[in-house]
Amino acid sequence: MLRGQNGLYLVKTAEGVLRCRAGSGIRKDGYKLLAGDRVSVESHGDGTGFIRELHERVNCLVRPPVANVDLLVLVVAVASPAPSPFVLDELTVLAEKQNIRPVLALTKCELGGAEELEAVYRKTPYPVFRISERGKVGADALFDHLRGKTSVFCGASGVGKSTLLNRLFPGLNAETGELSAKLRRGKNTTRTTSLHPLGGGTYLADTPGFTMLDPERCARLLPEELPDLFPEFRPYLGRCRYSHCTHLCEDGCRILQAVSDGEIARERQESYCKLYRICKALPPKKRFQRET
Ligand SMILES: Nc1nc2c(ncn2[C@@H]2O[C@H](COP(=O)(O)OP(=O)(O)O)[C@@H](O)[C@H]2O)c(=O)[nH]1
Ligand SMILES: [Mg+2]
Ligand SMILES: [Zn+2]
Repeated sequence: MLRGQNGLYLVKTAEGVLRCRAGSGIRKDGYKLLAGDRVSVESHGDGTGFIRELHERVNCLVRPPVANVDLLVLVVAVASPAPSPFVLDELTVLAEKQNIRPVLALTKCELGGAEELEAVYRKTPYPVFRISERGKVGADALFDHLRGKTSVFCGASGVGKSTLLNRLFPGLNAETGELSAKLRRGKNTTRTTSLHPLGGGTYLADTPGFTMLDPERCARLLPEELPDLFPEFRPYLGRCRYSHCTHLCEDGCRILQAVSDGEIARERQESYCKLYRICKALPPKKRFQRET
């Protein structure tokens, strides 16, 4: 499903994009149909159809509302605006939690300073792409990485998301207009999240304002589940002196040892500590209420 609005859904099928209605009961995990949902459609043969079934979701994001996402492209400028490493790590953790692979796109690299950020993330499994001069350099490699995947882009205002997307997908604005027209809505009405089919099984979630994720973010996570959401910690987990090691400051902590040895980036471990304290500070009851 590419886009839905007011009970009308655009579904990409072998016979083209169909305008569909759906049964009133169709929802999964408490959510109604989301862009990115896989559905079974009964075609009426005239460009319209009926959604009979909604398939299991691999994952789903609430903000932006989109399902079955493969990659979260974190767009970060090396300068202007200055990067916020903690927010970045918070986003990688949220992506990990949903089984979405984070990808870093460092923009404005011609301004200098990319090495520092790259050095941190080279010690993670996350691919890092250096983009300079408004995408003139580096965008092709990123494009190759996105091929055949469904991606969500996010990043602070001013980092160069629009510039990068225009460079990567020059037809995107036309595509946006086409989907809007199919739902008989002007470009300027309330926007909903669309999934843009860009050929070859590549999809891009176009999210209104790119206001990635909700303000509570990681506060919903249990502190105990955090270590596993830092993939570079995983080889060391279970090898600390104390079985209930929090990896914050304990003697004999294998994670802290790996930081000293330069195997895990200190900055990432610091983000871990900060997140741990945030998650710990929220009483379980509150956490439950926030989830509902
Ligand atoms: N120096 C430099 N400026 C860039 C680059 N990419 C984008 N910009 C500029 O950064 C500003 C914000 O870009 P924009 O794409 O609107 O950012 P968005 O808010 O993330 O969508 C604009 O003035 C762009 O021209 C880059 O690679 N290098
Ligand atoms: Mg923009
Ligand atoms: Zn430990």
